[in-house]
Amino acid sequence: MTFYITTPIYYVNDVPHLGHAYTTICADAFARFHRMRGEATRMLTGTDEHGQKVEEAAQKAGVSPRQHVDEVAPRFAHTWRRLGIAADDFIRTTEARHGKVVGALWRRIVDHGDLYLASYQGWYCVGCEGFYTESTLTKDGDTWLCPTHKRPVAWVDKERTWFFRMSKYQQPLLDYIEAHPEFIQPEAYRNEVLAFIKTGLRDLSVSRTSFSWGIPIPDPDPEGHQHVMYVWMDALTNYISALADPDAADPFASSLMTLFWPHAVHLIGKDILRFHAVYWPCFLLSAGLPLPKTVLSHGWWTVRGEKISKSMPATRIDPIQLARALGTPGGAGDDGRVDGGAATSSADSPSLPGSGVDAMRYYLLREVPLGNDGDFTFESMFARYNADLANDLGNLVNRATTLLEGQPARVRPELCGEPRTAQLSRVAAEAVADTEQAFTAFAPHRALEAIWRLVREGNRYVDACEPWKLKKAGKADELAHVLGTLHAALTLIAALIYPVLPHSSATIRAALGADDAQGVPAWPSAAFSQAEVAAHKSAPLFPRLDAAAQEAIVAALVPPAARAAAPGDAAEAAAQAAQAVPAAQAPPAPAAPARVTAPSQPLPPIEFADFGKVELRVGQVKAAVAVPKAKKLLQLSVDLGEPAPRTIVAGIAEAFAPEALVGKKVIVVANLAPATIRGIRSEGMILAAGEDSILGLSGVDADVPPGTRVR
Ligand code: ME8
Repeated sequence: MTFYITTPIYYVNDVPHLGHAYTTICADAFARFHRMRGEATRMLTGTDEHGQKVEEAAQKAGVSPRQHVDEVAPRFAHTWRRLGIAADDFIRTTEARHGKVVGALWRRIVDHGDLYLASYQGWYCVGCEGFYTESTLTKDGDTWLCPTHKRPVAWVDKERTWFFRMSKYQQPLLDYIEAHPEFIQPEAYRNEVLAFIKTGLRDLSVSRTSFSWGIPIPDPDPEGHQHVMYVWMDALTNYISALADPDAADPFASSLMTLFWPHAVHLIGKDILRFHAVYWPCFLLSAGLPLPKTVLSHGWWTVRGEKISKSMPATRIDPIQLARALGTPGGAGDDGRVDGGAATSSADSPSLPGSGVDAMRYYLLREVPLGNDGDFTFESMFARYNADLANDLGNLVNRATTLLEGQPARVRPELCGEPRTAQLSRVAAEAVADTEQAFTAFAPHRALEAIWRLVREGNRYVDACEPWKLKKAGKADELAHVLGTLHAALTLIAALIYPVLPHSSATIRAALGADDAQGVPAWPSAAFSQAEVAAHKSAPLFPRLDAAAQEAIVAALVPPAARAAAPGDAAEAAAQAAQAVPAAQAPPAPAAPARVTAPSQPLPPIEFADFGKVELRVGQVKAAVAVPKAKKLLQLSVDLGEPAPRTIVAGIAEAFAPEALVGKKVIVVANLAPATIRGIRSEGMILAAGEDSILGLSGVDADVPPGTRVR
């Protein structure tokens, strides 16, 4: 068998966040699973560096696009290296190898007669780099909004572009999808794509002349204009340009292409399904190339229901910081390095605690079935950590390796029929089969469930056999058998967890005396090994996170200004997570400290009449935009029940994304004398909580109409 898995190539308008990490970690886990089975395996990731979105990001940063991409692309490679992602290749679309293959693909499509010159007119979302018809947009007043980015789309007015005859491939693509149930997974996304295609495929504009940051179309058009390629046609080609031979007469006949392309699995987020499951196969059909085996779509990670993204600063979580915060110094005793691919796992990677990386990987892959959306909360992450990692796995490893140290251990076949051993080996056999099935079916959460059934059974085995009593009673043979069985079960577990918890797998295998603990373990057979074994006590794996540790993690990740809008308040999250574990296992939890900010000096008392001079009213935010060149300011349009909304400039930009405020009811000082701020006349003030930085906005706890007086 052969396996080729790809991640989307990430736009370099952004630095990596937890959403990007999720995709890359899933892909890495699948690649590790297939490597374990001895299959020819390849994992590809990289960066998408052309297009309007990246050009605009460079303009904003005040540098050339080239400078911008050269600065941001390495941050992705660096993040994946630090997280121990074992990719075999990292492709950048500004590389020459890619440009050449894109040119070759274009020529094939030209030769097939599938391109013609015409004028494009319509809506375009720079966020998606995608074209939209009005039926697929949402509307706010007179403004059309992108359904993914919730931002206004731009009108492209009669641009001369090359059109790709996508309509021609509507029926062939439908036929292909019907005949290949494995092509789009999970099933719900397949149905979504089928429904979309059945509404009718239109020809697609695949070049642009209104900007230049892209791959030039090989020749000027017959009217003499030079075009750059539509960024999605450029970007999607990365999946084959990383396999092709760019300098060969037929780049697509390379040995890597022949070996891996028919087995390609494109793992993507649901936001880019249309591009992968419709556009890309149509391009390939036109170019006479085989289609990838599977387009595998996952859902979105959200924070309080908002998609984690660049445009929502309060939702951003840096995966490196999260892994570092979750890792326990000296805990797993590793350096964040394990074997795997070549492009992103390198010996020079600066160390991150491997246990922290693994804890993050576990949470992301266990918490949400692939394909579904998931809401990131500190509560659920700490609950998973303490229950599954500390209580179940960490506890088993700790107990078993403590018992095993220096003791003879050997499975005795004559004792294997004994009920407790028989039960453990039955659960072990099921775990191996179920885990294999689940990883093959791209269901890592089910694989982890299956493995944890064995982990829990292992703990029950220790409880039931009470090896310490056997030792005391001098029952050496029985003790050796129980310890041998435990060693065998733990060896299986260490192998099974490797795709998701590679660092912990290495730590456990080292404690169990494996010869090559840092290497890729072979996929295990279900039978318990009967060899005589020597093990040593493992460094503690996944020590419990008590309320104080939890709060420290939250504090490390969430800047105070963002806490009001971030994934759970620090103290609240820590307190809730501490309560989320059964009382018997809970540490002697100190009451979670209440969150405090340094109090400012109290002011002298005022008369009621003074207070009465302040006119406070309920306002509803109708629109919000950033004030150019002012980091802290937002310009709001606020309805106070008056004939026209007021303009208010508020210093809250560091705490709130503008779109998060639209619709919010706030308290406004309505009779504050107007002031001109950055050239904008501000007609009031919004009440907010916080000293140096804003922690939250004032509001009302009932649905009162705008303009209502607050006293
Ligand atoms: O779309 N939850 O790049 P991109 C889960 N360059 N996954 C998320 C996520 C979230 N909140 N946010 C991002 C592009 N992702 C194109 C791709 S491929 C030929 C070109 C992940 O930087 C998810 O995999 O916007 C999503 O598809 C990808 O990042 C989008 O990354």
